[in-house]
Amino acid sequence: MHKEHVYIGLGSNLGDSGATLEAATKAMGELTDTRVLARSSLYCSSPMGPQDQPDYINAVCLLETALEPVELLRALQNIENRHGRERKGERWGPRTLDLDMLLYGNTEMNTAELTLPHYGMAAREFVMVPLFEIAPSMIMPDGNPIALWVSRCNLEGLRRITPSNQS
Ligand code: A4P
Ligand code: MG
Repeated sequence: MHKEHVYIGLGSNLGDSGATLEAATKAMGELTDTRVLARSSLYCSSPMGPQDQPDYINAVCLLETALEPVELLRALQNIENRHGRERKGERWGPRTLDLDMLLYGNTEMNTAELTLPHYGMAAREFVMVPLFEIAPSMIMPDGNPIALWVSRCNLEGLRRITPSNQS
């Protein structure tokens, strides 16, 4: 069976975000023909977009899956919904759980439903730093090492949550 490596960005800023990201990781590992190979630490950051919302907790995990990209997207949306995700139409508004597909192997696609690689990842320190933690020698889609992408991010305000702070 053909399997791909897929990186997922996890985010939450409503409810018990740490527990939600743990539960979401477990749920991804229970999808058909899918397992979780790695997950980064949790990171806290101030919100990108509207500032009148709580800080975010973010992480990145690496899946190995036989699901096709759109099948996996729908499965991720199902997990978001089960964790109380409400879509109010506000761009970059608060959410209990956001699961973004960052990279699906080397697949490039751009449909109404799914854009790969994820359009916003390069500029987002809360994506690039946890991705770097679990894939420090990755070569990015433009041919540059991930370390170069990270060096271009503004790391101010991003804090790794050390395990002793996790409840
Ligand atoms: N979609 C297209 N490509 C993808 C992809 N690669 N992965 C489509 C996932 N979804 C993809 O997503 C909207 C639609 O994008 C989906 O229906 C899917 O078909 P959504 O999750 O419903 O909406 P959204 O997340 O509100 O929109 P958007 O623009 O994707 O928001 P982001 O980019 O996820 O940003 N600040 C901090 N510090 N940390 C955060 O994690 N997150 C956001 C949300 C704002 N500010 C943040 C953070
Ligand atoms: Mg999203």
